[in-house]
Amino acid sequence: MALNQWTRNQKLIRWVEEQIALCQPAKVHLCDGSAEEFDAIAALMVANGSLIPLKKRPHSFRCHTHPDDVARVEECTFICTKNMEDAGPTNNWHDPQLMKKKLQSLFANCMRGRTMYVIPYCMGPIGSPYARLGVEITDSPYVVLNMQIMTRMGADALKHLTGDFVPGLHSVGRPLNPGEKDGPWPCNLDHRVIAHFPEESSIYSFGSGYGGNALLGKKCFALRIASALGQKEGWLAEHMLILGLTPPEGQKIYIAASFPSACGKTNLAMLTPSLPGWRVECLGDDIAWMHRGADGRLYAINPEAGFFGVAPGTSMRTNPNAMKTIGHHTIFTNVAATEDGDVWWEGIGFSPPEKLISWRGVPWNPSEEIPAAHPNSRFTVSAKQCPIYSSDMENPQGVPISAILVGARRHSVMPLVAESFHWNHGVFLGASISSETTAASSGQVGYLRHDPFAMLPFCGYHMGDYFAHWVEMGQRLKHPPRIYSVNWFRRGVDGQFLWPGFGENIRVLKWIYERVAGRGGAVHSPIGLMPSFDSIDCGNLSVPFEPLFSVDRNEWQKEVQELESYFQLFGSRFPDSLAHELRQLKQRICE
Ligand code: OXD
Ligand code: MN
Repeated sequence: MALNQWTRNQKLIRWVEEQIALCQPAKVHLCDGSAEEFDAIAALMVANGSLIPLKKRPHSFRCHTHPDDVARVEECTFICTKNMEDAGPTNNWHDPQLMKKKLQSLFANCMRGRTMYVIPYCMGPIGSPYARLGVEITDSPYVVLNMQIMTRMGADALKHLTGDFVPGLHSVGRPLNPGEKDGPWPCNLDHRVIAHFPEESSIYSFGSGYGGNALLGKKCFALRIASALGQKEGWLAEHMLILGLTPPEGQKIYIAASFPSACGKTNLAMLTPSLPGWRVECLGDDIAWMHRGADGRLYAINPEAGFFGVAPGTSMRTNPNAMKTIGHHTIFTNVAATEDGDVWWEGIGFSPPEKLISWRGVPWNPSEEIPAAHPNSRFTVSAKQCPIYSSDMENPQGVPISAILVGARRHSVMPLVAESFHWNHGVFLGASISSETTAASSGQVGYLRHDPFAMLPFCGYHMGDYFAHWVEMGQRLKHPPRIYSVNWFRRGVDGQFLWPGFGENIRVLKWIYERVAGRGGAVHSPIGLMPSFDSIDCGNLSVPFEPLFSVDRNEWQKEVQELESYFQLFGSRFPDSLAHELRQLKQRICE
């Protein structure tokens, strides 16, 4: 189909024509998002060996990436603002003009011999006043399939694409010479660049095929570009799950929760409560866009339509709803495979069969002690397949948020849960988050780094301005949600986790529910309000209350010192109100 039959949007036509001229693809495929299109692209990939159908799961596939292209690459991710200051000290900055020059040369002829796919998509329910449109151009068929699951992609989105949109250009960066056969997983590791231009809301990603770098609707648009748009326009784009919580008797509330990558957002979003009568519904596991509603409450939509979840550790014990979600119509990336056509990963809840293909596509040898599945291996699946999917996810107005959780992975210091004294103190809790790193990003795993609101890799502007924006949002809300810090990962002196987590996390949600309802008991501590011994329903769980909630003054003095030096990074853009919260904390700790 010709471009001008596909759309009348002149800006879109011009932009696509320019990218064709630049990238010189052999073919152009204008995506319609249909099931037939999915099947045809999947069939092409199966034929060239890059996708392998799974006999045991209907309409599901597995694939492997290049062994060095398995996670987000923060060192290759750039925020390009005219003024270096505006990207802030936590982002890699690049001069936009120089970056554009570099990109022009990287993308020139980069799709030679390949098909260019043009993907119109919508982040958020189509027609919602809060949804935004984007178009991704890519030469990766894997990206097309994943975008079809992760976003509202294709003809419906195109119908709404009459005006502005966020353009995103992606290439694996490996042109094919005439007669040259494609490699098993094309990428261009030495020239990876993921560049964001928040001042013109555009994205360029070169050289990587990994989801977080290549599915441009997700981290690039829905977090980095959207957070910058939100700052300008008065809303928030956050690295947060959204869930609905209904008690045995009583009204449903909605909760948003941020945790760094691979720290249990999907598990919490799909929680199976251990307490009878409680119900959790899932509205999203990774991203929330939050606006002030006309009633002065904070409303959230999930801009995504699917889950790009971490596979290892997912089992019938830890997340039965995820296991049921991925029984069919799922793409698995970098998991291990069984001989009989199924998948396997560490922590799946049963031993590996005798013969296994590792995520590298070769027979796995357990004695080598290398994981069979990559620690950041993923499943891509539609949210609608989740047994506790909530149709509230399609509500164009979003859902009112009663509580926000800011979580971290900390083996010590941070208690299981603490409620902020007020909004600004809650923002301070979010700004103070540090967490142990995981395999979701390339680099060392398990070291503690500051990760405010789990947004360190995703904030598209100066983090100091981001804190100020949160403070201002609170001022504009008549009924701001309560804010809680949570930590499921504290360990005892024996190195064991103190809290069982997963389905038992409902006990913490129950306390939060009761606090929001104005009933739950709490005691004052220097760092926030904590459950009193009898106000958190531990039933017959044998958990040690004291070590879960203790606030060690020595540890906290060090924490305060660390925060004092970290917050200096943000200079004059660090809000006075948060500096005040830090001074107050210091006083309370030293009292
Ligand atoms: C993700 C991530 O993929 O945070 O969601 O890395
Ligand atoms: Mn994430």
